[in-house]
Amino acid sequence: MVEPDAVRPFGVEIDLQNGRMLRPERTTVRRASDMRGYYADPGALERLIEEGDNPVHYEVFETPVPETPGNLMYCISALQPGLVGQEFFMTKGHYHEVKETAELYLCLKGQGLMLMKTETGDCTAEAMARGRLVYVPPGWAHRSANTGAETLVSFCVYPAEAGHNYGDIEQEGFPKRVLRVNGRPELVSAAAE
Ligand code: S6P
Ligand code: ZN
Repeated sequence: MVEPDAVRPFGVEIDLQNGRMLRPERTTVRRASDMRGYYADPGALERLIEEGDNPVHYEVFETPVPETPGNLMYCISALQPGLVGQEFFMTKGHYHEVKETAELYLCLKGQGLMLMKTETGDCTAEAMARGRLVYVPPGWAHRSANTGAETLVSFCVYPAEAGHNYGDIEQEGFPKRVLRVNGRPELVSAAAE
């Protein structure tokens, strides 16, 4: 039965053209300095922080709902274009705390790749482009990389109780990195690091 004091129906405006949530209740901002430990070239990241004035890497706009089973959490994720050395700007990436929870990404703007991996070492990537939907199955960690020249924007939706486990990815990383090779994005094995 639905609790009488559960969240009431509501609406949120999304500017589909520019990929913005209008008047979000919560905005998470990740700057270059929040990304220490994630890129293959830490020196390049430090130069970006010092010389590039610690630019915004990505923002997540939310109007949250209770983190309880039955609700759906959703957000707009906006990842800036750029390079750290030869590696495209990316999100930290995470598993969901509740392993059995999937996620849908509908790309609204830009070009990129969604890197996904399992705990058993499977790793794959799906293209992100306006109108493309990427399904992240339960148990797959996910990280997006912006390989284009404009902001990579997605609408994401997932079970509200999912939670986020960043620690494992911070430790392990992904088996592959999205690098610029001869001017083009390429998935490169991280094994040699
Ligand atoms: C949440 C969903 C996205 C990410 C966002 C930033 O489950 O996957 O909203 O939070 O793309 O990435 P990250 O890895 O820093 O949370
Ligand atoms: Zn997620």
